[in-house]
Amino acid sequence: MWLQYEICTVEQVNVQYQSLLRNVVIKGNDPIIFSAKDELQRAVKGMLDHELSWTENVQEANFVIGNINEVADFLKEEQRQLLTDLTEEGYIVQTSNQKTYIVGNTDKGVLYGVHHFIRLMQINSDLSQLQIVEQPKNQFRMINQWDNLDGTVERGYSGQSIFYQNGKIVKDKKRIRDYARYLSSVGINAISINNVNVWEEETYFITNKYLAEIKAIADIFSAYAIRLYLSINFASPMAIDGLSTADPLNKEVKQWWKEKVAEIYEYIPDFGGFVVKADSEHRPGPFTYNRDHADGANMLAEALEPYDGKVVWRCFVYNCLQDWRDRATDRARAAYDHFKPLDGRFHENVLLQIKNGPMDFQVREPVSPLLGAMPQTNQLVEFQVAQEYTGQQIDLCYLIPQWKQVLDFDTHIKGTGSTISEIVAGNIHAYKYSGIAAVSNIGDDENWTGHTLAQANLYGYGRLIWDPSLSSQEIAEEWISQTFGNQKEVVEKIGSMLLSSWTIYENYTAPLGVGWMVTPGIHYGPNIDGYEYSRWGTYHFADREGIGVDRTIETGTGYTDQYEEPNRSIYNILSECPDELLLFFHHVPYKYTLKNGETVIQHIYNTHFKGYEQVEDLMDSWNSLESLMDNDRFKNVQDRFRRQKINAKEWRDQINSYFYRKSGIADQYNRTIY
Ligand code: GCW
Repeated sequence: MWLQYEICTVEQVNVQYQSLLRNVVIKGNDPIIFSAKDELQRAVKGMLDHELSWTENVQEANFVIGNINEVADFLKEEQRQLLTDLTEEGYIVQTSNQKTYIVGNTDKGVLYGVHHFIRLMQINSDLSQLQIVEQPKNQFRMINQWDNLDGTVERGYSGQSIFYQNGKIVKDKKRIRDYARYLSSVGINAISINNVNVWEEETYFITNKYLAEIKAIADIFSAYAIRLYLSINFASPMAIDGLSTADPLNKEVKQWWKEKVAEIYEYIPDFGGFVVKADSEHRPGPFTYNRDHADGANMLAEALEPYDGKVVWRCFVYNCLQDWRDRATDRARAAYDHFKPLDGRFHENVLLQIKNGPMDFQVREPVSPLLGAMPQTNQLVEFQVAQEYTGQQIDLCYLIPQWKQVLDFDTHIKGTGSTISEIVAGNIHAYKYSGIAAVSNIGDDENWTGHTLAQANLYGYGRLIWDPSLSSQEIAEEWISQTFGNQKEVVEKIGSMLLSSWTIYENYTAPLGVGWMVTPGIHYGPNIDGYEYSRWGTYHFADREGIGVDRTIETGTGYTDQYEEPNRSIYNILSECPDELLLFFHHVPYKYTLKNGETVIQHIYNTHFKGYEQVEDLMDSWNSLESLMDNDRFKNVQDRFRRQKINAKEWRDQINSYFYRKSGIADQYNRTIY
């Protein structure tokens, strides 16, 4: 991935780096410091082909690394002041008196600073006059693995798990360590290592049957400043110890969790806490006992509080046994309806994890109205790096632009500027803890992500949530340089491929925000009515007159009412609604004219013909890069594009034929519709 180093061939740059890194000192004895040291050593070996010479003596060194307590005496007053103003993960990378300093407020900051320095080396920056002052925008920067003990990964598109194999935790943990390196290099500081759907055997992860081995994994991550979390089964007291109930208000149940948590912390003193999917898609939860989600989360929170542990409680709670005939129930409403009334009831160490959209990681959705709507409840927004509904790492879909739109969305919850970015950074409401979590996209494939270019989404996720002000293009270019080297043509071509890919994917799949239309179960490839008469609450309501879901206040499900003004009106009033979300909010005739001047039906035809052609262009672009990279990576991506083209064609023709048959309206340009 992006930590494979290439020899720096630009003479001048190479000479500069060699001279900067003549005599390096790193202070401290923490495992995190050893990681930082190891990372720098590898990078220097890889890029400059020399072994770093370390010194013990700060005076003699020309490159000084350490936390503020270790090296304060050697800093200038203004540098100390810079650090005082930063959080514990903050750091400075600065040149002063002909020396380079990487100083963190803590060892974590040191590690991040070293990663930053390495990144600059990889993109061949001039490092002679550094004035870097950095800290992450978000406190929680989490990755969720959906890995199962049998070695499968739920919604995994990159092979099997790197954590588990055939019902056991893997013995050889080398790849786990590499994964920790990748994650920390982009600033991730928390990981949950098992699927939120906690099956029978995984329920026992919190028992002595597994805790010793889980501790070994936790140690690997904590040496990279990443805290380990476990997904738990809400019914654990029953499943593990035969209690007759898992009622969160029951005394014995509470006591059971307290003892359980104490046992976990004996093994793993820096254990992060629990991730919980409860009362969601048939997982057990407090509803069984007529309790609510605050009751459920708080019981766990009480047990974790003495250890500074957290409860990450997911809000993906909706009726998955809906009757398609029932037009009043709207899945999009569910998270807000369930959780908003509970604001103020959650303990301080509970964070609600809310998917970015109200449905489920579709190619286009509005932002979940629950985000920011609970001033007294810590929140995390949840993204999906795994491309479940966005091409499954067969089709190219660079998701950073999508996540940026989410982060930039202004909820207006406390006036203008109440963006999701500021909300989850804890700057709008006084959240004690908050941030961002995402479902990982890696597996044991040699290239980690199936599609080599899908690595950009994992990289970009980390970089974006560290610093949401970075542009999609900056992130893409950084990643390309680090991964494929600095050749201009490679950076430019792959850059423009990545940046156009989300729009392209959207062009040939479900139109105008309506979502779904995928093959049920696997969620890849078109099946327009696949979910239309199902119980999942995911409908498009196409008939011979028109298409879309009426979510307005007056005639629809009233979902638009969950937004603050002006968003409420913008979405609720047909003429105001942005084109790309039109069918999410309104049911309109096929001849309805969009803001872009096209009718809905003509727009469907146009985007679908275009999307397919754009995939052909992507292929051509890629093919033109053959001589500029190694064969393995070239072939991997080439093969993915071959499959993407087949997929895009199927989508194009099924969607166009479907809507032509429904509407009877011909394509203005007489292109082939079957
Ligand atoms: O969309 C659904 C996925 C499930 C997943 C669920 C969730 C882990 O299809 O595979 O289960 O979301 O987020 O809990």
